[in-house]
Amino acid sequence: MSHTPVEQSVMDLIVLFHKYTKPDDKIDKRGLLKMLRENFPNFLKACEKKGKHFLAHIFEDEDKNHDKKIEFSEFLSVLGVIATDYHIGRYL
Ligand SMILES: [Ca+2]
Repeated sequence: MSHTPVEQSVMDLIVLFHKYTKPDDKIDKRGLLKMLRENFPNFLKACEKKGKHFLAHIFEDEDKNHDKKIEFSEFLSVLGVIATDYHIGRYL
């Protein structure tokens, strides 16, 4: 059975995550900012429009276990934040 478009989108996110991970399967701060700038320029614009320095705080805010790295569940949380800001900017 082939994947639905949404399933494919999630699989694409998994591939994207692993493009930026280190050998420990986590992303450091530099990698996270690079990944966001390279892959989410329009979403970032929507986040920055709200006047907060989004990129300055996103890593520290979403590194929930404070190990200075972003693991997959934290990555999903980062996406949740930028998707929420984008959604608000677009629909509300
Ligand atoms: Ca972490």
